Amino acid sequence: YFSHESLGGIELSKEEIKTAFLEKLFYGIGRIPSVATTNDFYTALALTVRDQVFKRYVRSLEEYAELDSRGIAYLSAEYLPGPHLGNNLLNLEITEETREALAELDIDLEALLEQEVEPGLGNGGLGRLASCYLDSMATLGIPSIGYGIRYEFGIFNQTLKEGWQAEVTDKWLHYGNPWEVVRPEIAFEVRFGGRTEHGKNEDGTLKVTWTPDSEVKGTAYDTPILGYNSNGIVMRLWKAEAIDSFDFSAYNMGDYYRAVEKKMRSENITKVLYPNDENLSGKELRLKQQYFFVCCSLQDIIRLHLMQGRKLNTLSEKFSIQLNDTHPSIAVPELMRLLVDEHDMEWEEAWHVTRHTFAYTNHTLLPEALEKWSVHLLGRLLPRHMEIIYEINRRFLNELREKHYTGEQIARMSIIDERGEQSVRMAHLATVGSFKVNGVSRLHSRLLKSQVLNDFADLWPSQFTNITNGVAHRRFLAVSNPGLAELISEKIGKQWLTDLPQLKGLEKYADDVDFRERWMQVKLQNKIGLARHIKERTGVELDPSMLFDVHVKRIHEYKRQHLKVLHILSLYLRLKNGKGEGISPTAFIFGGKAAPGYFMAKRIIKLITSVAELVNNDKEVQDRLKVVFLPNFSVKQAQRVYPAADLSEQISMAGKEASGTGNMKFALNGALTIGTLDGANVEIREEVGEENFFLFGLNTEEVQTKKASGYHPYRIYDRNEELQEVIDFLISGELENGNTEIFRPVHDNLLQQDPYLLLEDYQSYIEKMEEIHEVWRSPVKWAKMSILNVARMGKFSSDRSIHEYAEEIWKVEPVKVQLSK
Ligand code: 26R
Repeated sequence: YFSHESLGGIELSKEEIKTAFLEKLFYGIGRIPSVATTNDFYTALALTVRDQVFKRYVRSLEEYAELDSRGIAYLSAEYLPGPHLGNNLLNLEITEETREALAELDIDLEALLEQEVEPGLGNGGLGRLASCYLDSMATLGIPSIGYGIRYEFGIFNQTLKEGWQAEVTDKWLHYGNPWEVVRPEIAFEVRFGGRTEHGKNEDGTLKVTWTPDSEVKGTAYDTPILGYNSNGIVMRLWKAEAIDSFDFSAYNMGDYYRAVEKKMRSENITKVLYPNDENLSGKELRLKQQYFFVCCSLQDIIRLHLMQGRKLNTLSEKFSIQLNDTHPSIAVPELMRLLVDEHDMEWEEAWHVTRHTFAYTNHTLLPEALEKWSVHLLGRLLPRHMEIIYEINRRFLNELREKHYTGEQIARMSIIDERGEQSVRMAHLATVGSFKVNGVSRLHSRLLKSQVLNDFADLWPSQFTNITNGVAHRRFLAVSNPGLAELISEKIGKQWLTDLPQLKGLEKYADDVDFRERWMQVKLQNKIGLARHIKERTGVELDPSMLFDVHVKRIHEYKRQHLKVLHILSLYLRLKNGKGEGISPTAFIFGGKAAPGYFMAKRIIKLITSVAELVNNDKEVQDRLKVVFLPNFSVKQAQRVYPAADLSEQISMAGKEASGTGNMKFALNGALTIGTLDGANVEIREEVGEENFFLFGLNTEEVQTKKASGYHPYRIYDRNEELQEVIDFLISGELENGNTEIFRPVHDNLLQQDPYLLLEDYQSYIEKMEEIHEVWRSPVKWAKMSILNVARMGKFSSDRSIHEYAEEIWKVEPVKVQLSK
C-alpha cells in the first residue's frame, strides 16, 4: 500500500537535535538545564519534535490543496492516541539520535517518555481504533482530518480502594499540552433549542428559520498526526466556549452573574467524556456533545470545500465523511439543514449530496448499546433536526410502501421507534443517510446483515460491506516492543514497518534453535520489565518464568472476565486438594476499567482483587499461582503489557465482541491466544492456523440455538462437581473474611440467568487451559507457535484496513508528499 522509496529530506543529526532541544528549553519555556524539572525537559523535547512534525504536516497540506485532492473526514466522538512522543520519534526516524543527544546532556530519554500524560479521550476499542486509523491515513498519504471533541477531562483514572474501583478525574491538561495548537480563527457557532418558523421566500419557496434559545462557539484545537516517514494529517478537536457578544445585554443590564453562568454552561459541553459503555439515553449533555462537534466539523468541511472554489453540490465528489458508530449520526440531518436552510438547496439535491457523502461504521450488536434518543429530548434540543428526521423518515417509509412492504416491516425499519416512548433509532438514521455501512470483522458484518440491520441489507444489499479492523503495528510493535522489533528487522529487514505481511519471512526461522532462543529471551526481558512495573504499582511480585496469562480490556459481562476467575478458582482448589500436578506456574494479570454505574462490572473487579488477596497470600500455592489487577489500564499501560504476555485471553461469548483489537496486539507481540469464535478471533485463527490457536466454547450459532431452546445453567452446575465447588466457593466466606454476601450477586446471576453462558463454556475452557499448560511445559513448541503467530499477523495492520476503506468505500487515492528539509 505504500511505496518504499525513501522520501528523503528530514534527517536530523544528534548535534542538531541537541541544539534545537536546548533552544526550546531556553526560549520556549524559559529554563536552563540546571534548574529544569523532568517535565521541563519533556516539554522542551516535545516542542522540538513538534517542529519537525509541523514541517511535514504543512508540506502535506500544501500538496493536498494544490492537487485539489479528494479528502476524508473521520468523525469520532472518541480518540485514544496514546503518548505522542515515542511514536513521533519513530515516524521521524530519530529515536536513537535523540537518545544520544539527550544522553550527552545527562538526560534519560526513557524518563521523558515516561513523563507524558496521554490524552484519554475515549473509552476503549472504538476510540483506540480511531487513533490507529489516523496513524495509517497519515502513513498511506490519505488526505484526511480526524474530527472530535477536546474533552477537558478524559476517561477517569482508575484507582483501587480496598479492592473496589474508585474513579479519579483525569486532568490530562494540567501540565499543558505541547502537541496541540489552538486555532482561534477556526471557530463556529452552534445553536440549541428554541423553535422553528415555516415561512416563504420571495419566490414563494418554503423557508424555514430556526430561532434558537442558546448558542455556543466551538474553537479548533489541532494536533498533528505524523505518518511513518510520510505525510502528516491533523486531529482537529473542538472546545466549547461562550460566544463573546452573547453576554453584552446581560452586562448592560448589570446582570453580571447571569452572564458568567451562561459562560460556564457553554463551556460545560466539552468538559467531560462520558465513561459509560451503555445507557446514556436521556443524558442531554451527551446529545449536546454529539451535535456540537458534528456541527463544527460540518461547517469546517464546507468552509474547506468552498475555499477550494468548489460548488456545494459537488461535496460528495470531494469529501467522504466516515461516521465512527452512530455517535456522530446527527450529521445526517445537520448536513440537510445546512444545505437546505442555510444554502437554499432543494431537498432532493441536498439528499443526493448527503446520501453520497456519509458512510457509517457499526461497532456493536449489543442491543443496549444501540443508540436511541427520545423524540421529546431531541425535539426540544434540536427542533429543526427533529423536523428533518421526520421528513427523511416520511420519504423513506413512502419508498418502502411503493415496494409493498408490510406494516410490520415498515414499523421495524422506521427511523422512529413508536413502541413506548417515541425515540429515534440512530443506527437506522445513519444507514438511511449513508452510501456504505460496514461492520468491523467478517463475523460481525455477517451478523449485522443477518440480524440488527437485516431489513436494510435485504433492501440495499450492495450498501453493506466488511472492513476488518487493524492496529497501528508501528506503535504496538516497533515502539512498544523494541527488542522484538530489532530481532525481526535483523532477519527480514525493516520493510515490515510499512508492509506488515512481510512478517511472513519469519516463518522459516521457527525451526532455528538460536532464533527461538533469542525470541524467548526478548519475551523474558519484557516480562521482567512488566514484573518490575507491577511490583511498583501493586506490590505483588511475579516470577518472570511463570506463564503470563493476561486479560486486559474494558470490564463487561460479555467479555467474561469472571470466566477467567472461575478458572483460577478451579486451579486454586485443585492445588488445595493436592490435585495440582498438571498446573504450570501462572501469573494471571487483569486490567480494565468498569463503567462507574455498571454494578456487575464493578463487582467483578472486586472479585478479582479478592481472589488475588487470597491466592497471593496462601503459602501453599505461593510459587504456583499469582493474581494481579493492574489498575488504570490505558494505552500507555497497554504498551507495556502486550509485549510481556504469553497468553492472550479473548473469551467473550460468541456473537458479542464485534471485533476486538487487543486480540491483534497480543498476537502481534508473540502471545498465543485462547479464544472463542468471536469477532476477529475467527480471522486471526484462520491466518495463524488452527494448530496455533487455542479454541474453545460454543460458536455464535450454537449460542443462539442454546438460548432459543431454553438455557438452564443450574443443570450444568448440578452435573459438574468441580464447577459446583468453584461456584459454591464464591459465597463460602473464604473470600473476604467470612463475608458470604459480597459475591452473592455474581453467584446468583450465574446460577439463575447466566446470560453470557459461562457455565455452558466452563468445561471446554478448563480443558483447553489444561492443554495450554502442557504446551507451556515444552518451550520449543511454545516458541515455534509464538513465532508462527507473529509471522502470520500481516493482515491485521490498520494500514490494510485503511487501504480497504480507501478502495472500497472512499474511492480516494493516496497522495505521496516529497519531504524536504
Ligand atoms: C452510545 C453509547 C451507549 C456507547 C456504546 C458503546 C458508547 C460507546 C460504545 C463502545 C463501542 C461502540 C465500542 O467501543 N465497540 C468496540 O469497537 C471496537 C472497534 O471496532 C471493537 O473492536 C470492539 O469489539 C467493540 O466492542
